[in-house]
Amino acid sequence: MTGTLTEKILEDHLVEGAIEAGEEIGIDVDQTLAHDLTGTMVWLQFEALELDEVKVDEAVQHCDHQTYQSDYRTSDDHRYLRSACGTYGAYFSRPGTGICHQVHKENFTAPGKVIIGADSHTPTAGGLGQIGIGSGGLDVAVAMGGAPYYLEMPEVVNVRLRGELPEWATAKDIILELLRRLSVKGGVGKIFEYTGSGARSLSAHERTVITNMGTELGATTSIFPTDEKTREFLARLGRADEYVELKPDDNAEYDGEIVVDLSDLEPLVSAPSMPDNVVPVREAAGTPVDQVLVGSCTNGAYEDVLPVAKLLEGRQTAKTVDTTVAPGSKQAAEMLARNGWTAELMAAGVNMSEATCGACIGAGHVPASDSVSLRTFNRNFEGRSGMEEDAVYLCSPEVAAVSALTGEITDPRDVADDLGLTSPGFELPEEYIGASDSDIINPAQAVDNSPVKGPNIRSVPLGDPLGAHLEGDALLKMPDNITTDHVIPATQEVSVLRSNVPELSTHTLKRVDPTFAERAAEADGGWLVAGENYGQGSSREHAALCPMYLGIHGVLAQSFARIHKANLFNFGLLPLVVDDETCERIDEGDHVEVVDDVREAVANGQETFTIRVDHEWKATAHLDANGRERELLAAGGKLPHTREQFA
Ligand code: MIC
Ligand code: SF4
Repeated sequence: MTGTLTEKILEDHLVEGAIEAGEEIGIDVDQTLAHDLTGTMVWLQFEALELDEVKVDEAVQHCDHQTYQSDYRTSDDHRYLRSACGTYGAYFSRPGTGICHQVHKENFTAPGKVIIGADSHTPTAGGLGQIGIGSGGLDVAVAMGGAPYYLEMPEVVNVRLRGELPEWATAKDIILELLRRLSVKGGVGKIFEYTGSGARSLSAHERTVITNMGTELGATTSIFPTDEKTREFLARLGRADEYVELKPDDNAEYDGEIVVDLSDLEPLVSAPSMPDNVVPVREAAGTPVDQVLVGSCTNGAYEDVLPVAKLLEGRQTAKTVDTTVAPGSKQAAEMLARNGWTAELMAAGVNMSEATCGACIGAGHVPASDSVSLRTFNRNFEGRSGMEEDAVYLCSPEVAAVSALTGEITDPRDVADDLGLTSPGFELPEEYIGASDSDIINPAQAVDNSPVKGPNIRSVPLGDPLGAHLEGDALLKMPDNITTDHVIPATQEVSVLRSNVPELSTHTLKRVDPTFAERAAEADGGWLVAGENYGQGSSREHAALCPMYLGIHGVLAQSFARIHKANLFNFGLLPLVVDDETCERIDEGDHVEVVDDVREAVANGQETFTIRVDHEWKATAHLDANGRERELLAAGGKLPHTREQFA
């Protein structure tokens, strides 16, 4: 790989290592973000590290996931977050201002910068030529304290887009097409860099739809070059001075290439219950729909709701469908209102919600039993909607709007003539207006000067240094593609406990086995066993922190998702890779013992370990960890390790 845009930005931020695929690099961070589900841990860890001031240019704390504040514990979390921002010098985006990635795009995202965010969709920034990487909250806390962010340099893959989108196909269909081709693990260890005439044909906003959902491919991040379209977008946001032209060299060499001809695309839908379960809308057409939801950090912008409003204007949504629009930000909501579109949506039978993640994680709008929900969101993992046996489909705003009219999943092309619909296409507003001055409290306007903690906010537990001898039972055996939503659900009932690890840990893996947490707490250490891509999905570090709290030594899996693997190291849990056959052979309840002296082996850089199962047979397990990650394991995690270093 040489001359890529990714390389140029990383080179500019490089403080350690060399930019070669597979090598560990340390990079300087310009911006950070966190939200109400991850932010409390970020700040508790920032405080536990005895840091006294934010050192990055812009650290932004959002409140977007639990904006209904239906429990005092959420309100307490929000109050703590505001007070921490005021005390330590961060921006505070108040509850209701909007979803972190949308608010960030409107106010902070700028070409050429690096942002580390405690949310897996931080790569959204890539649509504007910024490198955005999702990570666990502890990595964000340490970056806020001014330390570099470390990652294994991924391969850089060129996604060459050519042609132009036909009528009724959208940016969402481009990323759904990539998911169809590559699957939810197709991007692990990769950065996708988009180029070509097709990339140039897309507006800056459409590019962010693609970079946002690049997360579902498992990619480290995704990025587009900048051009006149980026400049125009920033200008309309009143930030033209932040524009920088950025592109790869003409003869850039990539580690791989994928070509997508946009003119071949058609409306696609991701069927239940995995984002890569993609089929043409026509294949799912006719399925009766009970609920249509428009919004989220993927498709909640003004530019996404506008086509919905145009399609519904003067028409009526089907009486059998509950249709809700939750704009991605308060600014988007205000613009829709000022331009008359909110009234049109409401007159068409739409329920207008506040700007929130909400339903995306089952906080509100939980589908009825045995029903179908069609959403413009990015994830449809089973049970994420708050209903265990749900049937959630993901699609573009256009497909959502037309299906809301017909009451069944519909390819707009099949009813356009009958219903007199024309493809709304893409339209950028002349100017992004609205949003009050108090929506985002900047550090200079801080209204607090000491952290305020409610009774549910507990300190962060610390891991123990790595022992020499590790043994225990395989407490749970799981299939491929286990998500962090399985490990720690993001639903309302559980999310109120994000700042209380002892309580939260009682919910660990309950969606796989309700008895797990109790069994783990009673056992004296133990293991998790899983198939491929363990820990895919969110950045939620609680999915490692809670198993640590329950005494789990590590996970034996066939492969790991990137952010979760980093979180396992951060909390001192061993991510051990076992082959298909070993994984198959280990049964739940089997005793698993690492034969080697683990402490010594980890310190000596040993990569192959022998495990003895059920005191009978032996197998090999691999530890793919660099020197820094081994130090984290030895210390019992990044918190004790960084504390030692700062001391
Ligand atoms: C998600 O979409 O799953 C979340 C909720 O935004 C998470 C963050 C979290 O669980 O705290 C993510 O994507 O990282
Ligand atoms: Fe919020 Fe959903 Fe985006 Fe996560 S994926 S940040 S829950 S809108």
